[in-house]
Amino acid sequence: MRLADTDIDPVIHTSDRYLAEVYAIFQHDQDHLNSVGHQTLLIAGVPGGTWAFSQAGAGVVGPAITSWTGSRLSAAPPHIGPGSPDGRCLVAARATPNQDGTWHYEYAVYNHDMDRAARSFRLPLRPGATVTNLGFSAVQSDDGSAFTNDAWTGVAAAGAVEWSTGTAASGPANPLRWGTLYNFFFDSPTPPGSTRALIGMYMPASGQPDAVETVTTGPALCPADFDLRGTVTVQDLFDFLVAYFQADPRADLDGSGTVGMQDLFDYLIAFLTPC
Ligand SMILES: [Ca+2]
Ligand SMILES: [Ca+2]
Ligand SMILES: [Ca+2]
Repeated sequence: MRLADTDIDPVIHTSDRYLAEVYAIFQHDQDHLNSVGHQTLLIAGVPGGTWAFSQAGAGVVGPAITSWTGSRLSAAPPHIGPGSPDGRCLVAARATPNQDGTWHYEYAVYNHDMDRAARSFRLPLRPGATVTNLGFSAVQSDDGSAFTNDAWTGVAAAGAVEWSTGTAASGPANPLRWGTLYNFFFDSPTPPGSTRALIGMYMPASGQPDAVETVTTGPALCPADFDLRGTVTVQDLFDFLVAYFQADPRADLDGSGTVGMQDLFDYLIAFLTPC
């Protein structure tokens, strides 16, 4: 791993917090999530000089991403089991208001135990939603591997914002490998709500899905977009009705605490109102 002086210069980063993570890997491990821990790391020094690193505070079981204060943490896929294409990534998201009334969105995407690695990160956008100031940040690997350190390319288009690196077939790329965390960010005038992130796999696997999903925070979608995929279709209506009849808390649209007739009316009005 290579760190730039400018990434840890205390003159620039006056209030930043650093975490060191240790990941023990062994065969037949039943629970990968308890095989990793993290601890506060203190960094002292000046650019061009020698840096001093020291541990502080108690160690915490779990990956460092779980200590991002104020973020919403979710796993992609949410559950490992039959049908899951590989291990899982963790996604942490945080939306904060900008001074000008727009919102700043930050994402940390961490590959916990996904051997196929990840090559894309995508969020749906409601019709007419705009995003600007797309950014990407990652530590530089210096392991002599065939992978690059190239930034993922961010593209905001109608219907989605997406970052990606090359494919396994396309030559040297910078996939998100085991135990690695990449950062994505942008601004948008659309306030936050629940949305569904899509993470694309780097290595193909015959008969397995090429992407995993998780519900996270992002620019709010249309109220009728019940499946959180960026478009309103009749499938959303079916999904809402299933949730409604099962008294699924997601169908409590008016936030009353129970699923009732008012929620059904609210959904039908939203479904029939163009967004
Ligand atoms: Ca374990
Ligand atoms: Ca939908
Ligand atoms: Ca209700």
